[in-house]
Amino acid sequence: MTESVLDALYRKACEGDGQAQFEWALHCSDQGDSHHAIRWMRRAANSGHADGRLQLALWLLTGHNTDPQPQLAAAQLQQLARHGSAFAYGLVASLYAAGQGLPRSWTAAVAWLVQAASAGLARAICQLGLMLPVDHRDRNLLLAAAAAAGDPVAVDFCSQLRCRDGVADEALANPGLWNRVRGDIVLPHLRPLPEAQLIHRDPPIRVCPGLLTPDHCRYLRTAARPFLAPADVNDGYRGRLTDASRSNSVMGFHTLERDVLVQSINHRLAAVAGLPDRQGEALSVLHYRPGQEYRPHYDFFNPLLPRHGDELRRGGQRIVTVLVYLNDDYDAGDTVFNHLDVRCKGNTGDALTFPNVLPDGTPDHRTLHGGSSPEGGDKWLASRWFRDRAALR
Ligand code: PD2
Ligand code: ZN
Repeated sequence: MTESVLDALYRKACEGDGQAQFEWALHCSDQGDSHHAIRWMRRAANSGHADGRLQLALWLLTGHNTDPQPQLAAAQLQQLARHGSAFAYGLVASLYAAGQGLPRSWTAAVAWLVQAASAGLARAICQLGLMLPVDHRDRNLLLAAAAAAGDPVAVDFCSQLRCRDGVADEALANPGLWNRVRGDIVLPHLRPLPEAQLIHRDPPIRVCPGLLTPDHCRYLRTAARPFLAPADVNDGYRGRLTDASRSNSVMGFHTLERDVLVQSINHRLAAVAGLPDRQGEALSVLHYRPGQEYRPHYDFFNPLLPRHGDELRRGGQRIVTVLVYLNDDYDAGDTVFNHLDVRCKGNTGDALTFPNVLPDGTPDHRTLHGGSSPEGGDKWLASRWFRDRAALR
């Protein structure tokens, strides 16, 4: 923006124009001026500017330009939802599922998700479709409706579906549909856990076959794809940086991406790790093209390295790793334990779990492991590291 445009914007903001206050707050945020960004966003919200109220709630939730205040954010999102924001309905659903700013309640999470879906939020419709059994009469209808409403994940699923134009819209207007959906969905973490197989005794490395369904694997792949970025490592000295030792890309499901379906998947991963969900870091989706790899490394923080020591004090030790294979249509690409005679290439949905520390909590150097490069296709994996105390996410 030129100086005269900025001057005019600032003048209008000072005169009490909500749109100008909103734009000025975004400008301050872009300039890295958090102090004025949050002040002006509050003023825009107080002027009744709808986008300003939503943006303020998102900043309070994520701690952008301010300290995180999840309770306040949740209360504001609930108000926005009651004023008709389908997006806010969806976020409140996620906050109930995560127990963030609101007490954890799956019943409330599902109720708010259904409200979001019936108000037309495409991603909410898609999530509900994928929580129905694969042979359920409404599943494809919901996916087709979500695709028609523009959800890219649903569009991916619908590349194999057929649905007459208009049928989905008609169905969504039928309140009976939402009652059926509420009664018939099965949250992934409520499905029985498959029995894990011990593939190495000490340290104990386990495979849990079919932990996630092929649909849930596809959901994670497709939801992550647009947000993939080069993966980084904490080298212990300089902190987080990109490095040839980890050439794949990654997407983390943080507060705004952690929807009800992802949060339920998080719980399933916590169950297989035998640890509470609150000890899990954000779920990551890893993507490897042929030639990309994650060279041998440890998942624990080494207390002898300065930057790892910082991380240990901040958030505790990484004691357990859970990996889930999100596809299997590639060659090679095994997860390899270099000091043990163990390599694993799971089928779609299989989980691999292992501790990174000895029973006394100190690093287990036998767990050196790496992700080798796939051939003939891309490799997708979900990974979640669990700490020895509540994780910062
Ligand atoms: O992609 C893998 O196979 C792999 C291997 C080792 C992933 C990780 N570690 C990890 O995410 O820690
Ligand atoms: Zn690892």
